[in-house]
Amino acid sequence: MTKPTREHCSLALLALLVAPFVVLGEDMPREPDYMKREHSLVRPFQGVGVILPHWDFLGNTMVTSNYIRLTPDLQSKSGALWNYSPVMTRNWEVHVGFKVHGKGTELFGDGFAIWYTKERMQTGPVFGSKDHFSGLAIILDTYSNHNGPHNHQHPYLSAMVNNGSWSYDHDRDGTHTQLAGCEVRFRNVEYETLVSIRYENDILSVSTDLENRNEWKNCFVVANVELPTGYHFGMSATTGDLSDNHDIHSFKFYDLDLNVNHDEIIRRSNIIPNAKTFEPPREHKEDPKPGMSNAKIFFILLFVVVVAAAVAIFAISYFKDRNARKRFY
Ligand SMILES: *[C@@H]1O[C@H](CO)[C@@H](O)[C@H](O)[C@H]1NC(C)=O
Ligand SMILES: [Ca+2]
Repeated sequence: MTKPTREHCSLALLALLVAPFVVLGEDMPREPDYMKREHSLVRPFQGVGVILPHWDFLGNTMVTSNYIRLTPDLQSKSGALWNYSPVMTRNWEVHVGFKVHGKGTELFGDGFAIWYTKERMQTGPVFGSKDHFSGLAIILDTYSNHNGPHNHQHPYLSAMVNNGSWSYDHDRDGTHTQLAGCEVRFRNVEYETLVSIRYENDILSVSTDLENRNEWKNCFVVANVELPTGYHFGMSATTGDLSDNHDIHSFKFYDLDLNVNHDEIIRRSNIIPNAKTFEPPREHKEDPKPGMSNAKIFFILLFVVVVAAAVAIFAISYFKDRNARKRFY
């Protein structure tokens, strides 16, 4: 009889460790493997034949074979990229590869947005696109417009669902209308950074891969988000006084519909974008006036001390006088 060797033992241990995963593997979430080319952008972007067959671009957008530059690192530029075909898929996931980089170390901006909206190819003030949009915006904001304390750092990723009624509030970096958000550090890195947007059974999940680790890190998950079918994907960016290169490296659309019938797809095209956690925006209030400067406080204190001293001196001499007079009688 052979005694179990070390190898036998470690093999047995390995089998024990692996077994549960092999069994669980059946129920594990399906990797998105069905990419639809008509909603995707894959390299090379420029070559023989048509440039970007399924997409339109406008403004300062520049197409090279390796990336699509929405804005260069120059002031007051704006660009956008829009998919032609409406999305007739109820559940989907998109992976966007991007790179935001520039000369600025302290000051840079403004950021870019990924859209799933009714409108397409319309320029405007929200990262180069139309305000009062209908649909979903995923905003990757690199510049904090908010003077004064923010409850988060920039760059900041946030989501906004709009039914056309609300305006994106730049002064508040959208914090009054956002659904959810998270801090993200994606600027000026050597490698490509990615964001994943998954919309399945009215659950919106956004994750990022910003550390070149090839794994997704959760940013947020929000349930009860209603988005119609038939909207369009787009991306847009702007620069103002501050600038950056906003480059798109890839856009991959995965169809997650398993048992969705045609009637549901059509019915879903008539709904109005809505989110349960969506609250009417808070009133835009001015910030409280900045606190008094130290110099001001010093002079006020000095004034109080001088007045108090004057009162004290007056009181002392007054009572001295009275006592002196009293003694007189
Ligand atoms: C948009 O949403 C707001 C808040 O829920 C609602 O008051 C308004 O009627 C909606 N507008 C449309 C066009 O559905
Ligand atoms: Ca901003």
